[in-house]
Amino acid sequence: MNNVSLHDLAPTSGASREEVLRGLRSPQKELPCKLLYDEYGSQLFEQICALDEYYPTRAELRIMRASASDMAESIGPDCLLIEYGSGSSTKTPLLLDHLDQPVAYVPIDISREMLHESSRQLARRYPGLEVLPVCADYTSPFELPGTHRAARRRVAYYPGSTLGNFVPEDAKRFLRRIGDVCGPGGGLLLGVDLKKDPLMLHRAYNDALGTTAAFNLNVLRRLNREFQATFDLDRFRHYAFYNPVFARIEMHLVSLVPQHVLVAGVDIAFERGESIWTEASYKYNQSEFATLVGAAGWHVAQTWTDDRNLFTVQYLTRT
Ligand code: AVI
Repeated sequence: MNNVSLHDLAPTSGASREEVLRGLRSPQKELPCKLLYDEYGSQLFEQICALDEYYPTRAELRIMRASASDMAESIGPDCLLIEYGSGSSTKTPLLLDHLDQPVAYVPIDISREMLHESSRQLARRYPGLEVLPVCADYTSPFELPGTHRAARRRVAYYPGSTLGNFVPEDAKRFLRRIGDVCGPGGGLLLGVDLKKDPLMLHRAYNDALGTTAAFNLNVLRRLNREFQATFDLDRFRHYAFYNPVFARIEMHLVSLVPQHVLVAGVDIAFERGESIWTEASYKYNQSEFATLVGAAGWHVAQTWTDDRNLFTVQYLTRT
């Protein structure tokens, strides 16, 4: 069995007491969307990706299957591939199968167990590849591990349209940070969800099985466990809708009754119908996205879409 040594920056998953209370005390109550991904939430998210209504995963996989060799050609030989939020690295082999002599693969994820396991699997599958996992919160600065061979180019891989979960100003900041990590001549391959029929978007975040509802409500269970909160999940409703003015899905938890909840010893009052905003998922068109990345020092070199124009994978180079 291949042994991979993990660079552990000991990230804290979740949110601090201050962050949670600040969000719940603001006029529009909110919680950081990273709280959705505890162990159970991550399992629910995997289930969401397999749902009939949740088109992004399948659309992105179709694009990767059809065009990964083109992508590898744009990336070129001897790259260092850095994957942000690698999770179970399911899409990575589609790319690795086509890359010309990659110097190393650096998956970065906050979830230590999943990172270790997926790194071991990849090291077994690609015995000649240096696999250098980094356990870190990739939104904070981190050091890249050293490699045996020098890379011709550093290329970041950020699939899954996760950039859409940042508000545009934060997305720009994050893209600049990736630019700093990749350096001059660097590249970035990322998945982006496109604007489309709002009913299709609505269905993707309101699935018939209620998996997205369970994913959203699980954040309250997490607060009960980690912040000694007293949320009754039956007194909140999952509510997700597409807001065309901001081109984003907004996911909320709406209080069904007037109620008081204790969170970390602090009393939080809810009116009937008042919501906690738990996630935003921005959708773009190609030109808006090009403007966004341009403002962050990147240039769209190439774009691939599926036959229904639902999703796009873009290869960006540093301007
Ligand atoms: C991770 N992220 C890209 C997903 C999305 O579509 O914004 C998270 C998600 N939330 C509800 N369903 C999926």
